[in-house]
Amino acid sequence: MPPATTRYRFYMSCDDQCWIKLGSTPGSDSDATEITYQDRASGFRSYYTDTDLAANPRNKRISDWVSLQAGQAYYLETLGRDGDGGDHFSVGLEIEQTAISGHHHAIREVQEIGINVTQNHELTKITVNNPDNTKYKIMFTSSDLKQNLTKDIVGTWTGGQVNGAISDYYHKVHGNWPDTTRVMYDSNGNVTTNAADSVKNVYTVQLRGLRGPTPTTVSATAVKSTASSPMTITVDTPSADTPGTQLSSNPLRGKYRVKCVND
Ligand SMILES: [Ca+2]
Repeated sequence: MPPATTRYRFYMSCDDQCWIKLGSTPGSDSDATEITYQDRASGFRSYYTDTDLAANPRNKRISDWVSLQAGQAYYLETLGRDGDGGDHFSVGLEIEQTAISGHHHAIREVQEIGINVTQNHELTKITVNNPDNTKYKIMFTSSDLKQNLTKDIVGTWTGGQVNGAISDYYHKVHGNWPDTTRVMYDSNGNVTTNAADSVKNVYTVQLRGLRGPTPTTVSATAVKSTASSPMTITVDTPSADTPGTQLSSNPLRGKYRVKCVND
C-alpha cells in the first residue's frame, strides 16, 4: 500500500533467477505484469551493473517508473530461484517524490559494494652476462629474516630449471609458486633462441599470487662461484618506489558497507 501518490521504481538483484510482477488487483495476479527480470546470478544487491545480463533483452534489474496511488492496495509478486552454489535475493524501492514525512527512500538503505584490488606480485630479474656452464649462488632473504634460500644455479639454465631451484623459497614466504622465463640476447643485443649465441640471459621471476598472511620485502644477491668464469650476475627486484626491493601486496578482497545520508 503506497504511502504517497507518486511514481515508484523497483530494484532487484538475486542469485540465480528472479522477477517482480505488479498488478492493480489485490490478491490476484490477473492483471499483474513483469516489471523486473533476471535470468542469471548477479552480485549481492548489484542493482546497477547490467552488462553481464545483456545477452537476454528481457533482463531488467531496475523497473520503469510506475505511478501508484496512496492508500490503494496492489498485487506485488516476487519470485527467486536458486540452482546451486550461493544464493541471495534483494528488492529495493525508490520513490520519486522527495518530500515524504516519516518515510525514507528504500534506495538510501545501507548498500554493499564488492571490491577486488589489483595485487602487486613479486617480480625479480636475474641477469647473467657471458653465461657458461659454471654455477653461481643466488640468495633470497625475506625482510623478516624468517626465510632465506641459497641455491646453486647454472649460468645456462632454462627458465624452467631456474624456477625449479627457487620455487620452494617463494612457496614458503608467499604461499604460492613463481614462474620464471628466460630471454637470451646475442652480441648485437638482439633476442635469440639459440643458447649458443647468447651473451646475456635475463630471467624474470614472477610470483603467481600472494597467499601468505604477511607480505615481505625480498632481497636477492648472487655470488659467482667460479673465479675463472667470465660470467657476471646481477639481481634486481624492481620497484618504482624503492629500487632494489619490492613489497608484495596482500590480496585484498571483501565488501564495503556504504550508508547514504537522508535528506
Ligand atoms: Ca546460485
